[in-house]
Amino acid sequence: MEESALRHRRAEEEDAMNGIQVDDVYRPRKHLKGKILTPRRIFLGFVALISVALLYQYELIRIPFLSSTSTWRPLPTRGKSTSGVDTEKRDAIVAAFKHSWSAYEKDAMGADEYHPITHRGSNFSSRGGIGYMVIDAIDTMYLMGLKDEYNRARDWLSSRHTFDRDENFNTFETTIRVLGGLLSIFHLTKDNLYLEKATDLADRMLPIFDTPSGLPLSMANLGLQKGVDDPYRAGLVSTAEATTLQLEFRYLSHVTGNDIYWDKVEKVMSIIKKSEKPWNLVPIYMNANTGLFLDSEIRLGSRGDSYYEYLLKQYLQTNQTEHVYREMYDAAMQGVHDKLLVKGAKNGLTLTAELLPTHSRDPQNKYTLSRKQDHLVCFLGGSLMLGATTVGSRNPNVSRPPRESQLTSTGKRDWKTGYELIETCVDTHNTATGLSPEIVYFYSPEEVQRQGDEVTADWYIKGARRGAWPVYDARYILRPETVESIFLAYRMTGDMRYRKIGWKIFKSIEKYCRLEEGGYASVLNVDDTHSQKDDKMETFWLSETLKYLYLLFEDESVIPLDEYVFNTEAHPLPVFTPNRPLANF
Ligand code: DMJ
Repeated sequence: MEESALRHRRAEEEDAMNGIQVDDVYRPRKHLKGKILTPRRIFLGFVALISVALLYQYELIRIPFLSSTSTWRPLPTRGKSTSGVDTEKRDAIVAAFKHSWSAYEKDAMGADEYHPITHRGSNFSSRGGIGYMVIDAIDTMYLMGLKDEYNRARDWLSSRHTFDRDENFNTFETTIRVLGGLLSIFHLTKDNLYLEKATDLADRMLPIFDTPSGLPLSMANLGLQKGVDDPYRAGLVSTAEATTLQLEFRYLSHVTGNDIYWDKVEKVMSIIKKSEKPWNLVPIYMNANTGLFLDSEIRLGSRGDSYYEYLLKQYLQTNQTEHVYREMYDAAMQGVHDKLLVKGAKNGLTLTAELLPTHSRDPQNKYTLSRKQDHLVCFLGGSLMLGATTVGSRNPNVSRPPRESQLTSTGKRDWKTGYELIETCVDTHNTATGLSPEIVYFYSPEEVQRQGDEVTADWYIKGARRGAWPVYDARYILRPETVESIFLAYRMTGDMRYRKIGWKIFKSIEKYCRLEEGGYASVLNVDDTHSQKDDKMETFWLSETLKYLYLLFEDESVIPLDEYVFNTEAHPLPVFTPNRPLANF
């Protein structure tokens, strides 16, 4: 028998064994020949259609005539892409740190605060300080490789420092500057001195959480180890202050194995989650007894800012495992986009406005919009871009800068908004000194119409008058928020332009804030090149502003963004996977 006939016979035999008649196999095909719509084909078509719709919905494919390109404008690459260290500029930042630190060390070593014009230190307590300046600065000097300065700071901490002060210290500031500083340097050095001090401090602070609601009191008496109410606002807690303790207390639990610190701060987050929040945004005051929000401003400036920052960072800190924070962050950023983002009436800059409560009972008319933006809000641009490449990314490996296909639709939205907000903050440096003011107001469309050509910019410093004593809003107090965002944007884009902007800001600080005899001081009026200075060098100048500037010019391998979260005072803490049940509230 021919081979093909043999094969055919074998097939027939196999079919017969399986109970299939040759005719059974072929008849239906003959029967349906020429018919296009079979039930099977309809079903397969339906499945294909659903699959395409889902792929489109989740933006895994693009359909040219349906996809809108107008929502995604990749970052305009104005500067050349670059990476690696810029040694000359990095070392200039180190020199600025040394100029600041040596003056403080000579005049006021160990004092909480430093007044560089009068060459003196001061403490938050008449009974002595708790090392705010030394602890806030120590991880920066360690990262900068300033060995001698670091060794002297460590010696001071091991021999002269104590938290046993019968005095009230601000809960939030003590946590972000002192507890955060100690935990960061502990992580970097693995030196137990710092962990012992961090644990001692946190144990002294724990009674702040003994309130009917579990929200922390705003002060802690470290010597007496008790929580203390704010004497000026009894029972009031500011929202950002209660919700910006979490990175620090959680990391302390992680390294000590003692859950108590974590439990206390997680409870705070569960209270916030349960409370009613207008558009998932938070009013800036809460009641420590009831755990409820009070009728108060909604803003991303003072008393609101780091609540939003820590939503994202809590999610990142625990290796993107605690989805409750991701959901809260997503919802809050939707609220920011829906209610707070506004365009400048003259030049179209994007700003983050504030909502002021009225007496109206109607939730929709409860707030009026104020076109005010604190310098503090300038953290938001970088934070949104960081959120876009993590919460808003489709997979863990996002390129530098991200490609459109790597981001979700909210990721693209946040990336674009983040970019625009940084542009706005950079624009507020268009002052006589090149320094940005503490607070700016943006013209409303009506004001622009009324004042016509007199208005040339989107924003102004309220109440500022030539020749008059400068208003509070006009000062620059060595704040870090714009350079913080610039550092983050540079790390995520590699765009050289961010290094240029950072350098320009640094040059302005050098020109107008640097004191020849040592240290740096705040400037009272950013619009006056002969402005008076204020006799204060804030601790965040050393912990934040100079650290972010240093890292902007340092190699990207130093404190990589996927391995660290910066606490709100720029103390890097490591990302870790928690060895306890995930947040579930
Ligand atoms: C810092 O102490 C922290 O960044 C805090 O979150 C608010 N801002 C100051 C510096 O401006």
